[in-house]
Amino acid sequence: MTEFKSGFVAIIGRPNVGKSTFMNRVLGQKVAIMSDKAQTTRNKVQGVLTTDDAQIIFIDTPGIHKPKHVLGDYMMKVAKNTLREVDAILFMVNVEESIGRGDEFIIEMLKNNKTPVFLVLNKIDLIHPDELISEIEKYKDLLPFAEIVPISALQGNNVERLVDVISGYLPAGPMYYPKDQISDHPEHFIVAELIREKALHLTSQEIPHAIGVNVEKMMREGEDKVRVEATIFVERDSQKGIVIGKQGKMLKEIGIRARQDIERLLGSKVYLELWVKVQKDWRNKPNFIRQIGYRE
Ligand code: GDP
Ligand code: MG
Ligand code: K
Repeated sequence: MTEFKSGFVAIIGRPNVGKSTFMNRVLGQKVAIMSDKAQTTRNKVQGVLTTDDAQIIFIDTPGIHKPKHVLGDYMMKVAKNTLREVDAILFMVNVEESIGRGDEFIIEMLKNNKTPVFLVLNKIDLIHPDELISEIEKYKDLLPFAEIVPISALQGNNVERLVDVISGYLPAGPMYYPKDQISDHPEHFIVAELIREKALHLTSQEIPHAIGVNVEKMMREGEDKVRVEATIFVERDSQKGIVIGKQGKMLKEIGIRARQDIERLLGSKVYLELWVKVQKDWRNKPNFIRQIGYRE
């Protein structure tokens, strides 16, 4: 048995080099999107990949690939600190384009950084294999790269190898997030609270505190969409009827309002699926209360 490895990996690169495509390719449906409310200043965990022997947590470093924007000192500090604290950095470039200002900016930032940097030459499907050697030549001395890995995120070429290479650099560590889900992540709880708030607001006269919300799933769907599946628990059948409303009108309204807030929270489009279930007397069941994330 090899030891389980885990670690945090930052992905940086100019816009359109293929970062999202890579993430989607690697994480597929398993992706657990997590992002913080204050997106402009805090780090954003993009997704968690769990294999049999490793867990890689990919992090976006906001701001670092946008040198044209006004970068406050704080933003730069956050970005720089992130790059120091992660276990590895993926610096992705488009192999078909020449090195630009954005790349130079990133290279400058990575100088004096002790974290291993992998140069990912993406979009190799767009060039002739012979060109690859000269592309590698262009980059190889710009930084002491731990590895240079050519891939096609779009077609999948060499992506698995890149994951293996990254895993090889990770330290032994725990599984930070559950294999398939991230149910313990506070963001699940915030999303649940947003849904609960709308439900309470819209049904306030009828069912003040019998509502509990559990977010079962949050996963990436397609390019930039997050699918959220949640259950609204009530204590009695009559309450279930109220929450659903005539022809589902109430539930629909709760969904519309909650979705707007969740989209703002996550910074991406959200597909929200809501169920209503009766859980008799749930407020007196500590296990259930814990299960849906409330803490005494
Ligand atoms: P990001 O801004 O770095 O996240 O870039 P995206 O992942 O959004 O990709 C930008 C564009 O490049 C999209 O049209 C992708 O389909 C395309 N793209 C990404 N990876 C590849 C690749 O390996 N080969 C080709 N030909 N196109 C790619
Ligand atoms: Mg993108
Ligand atoms: K991105």
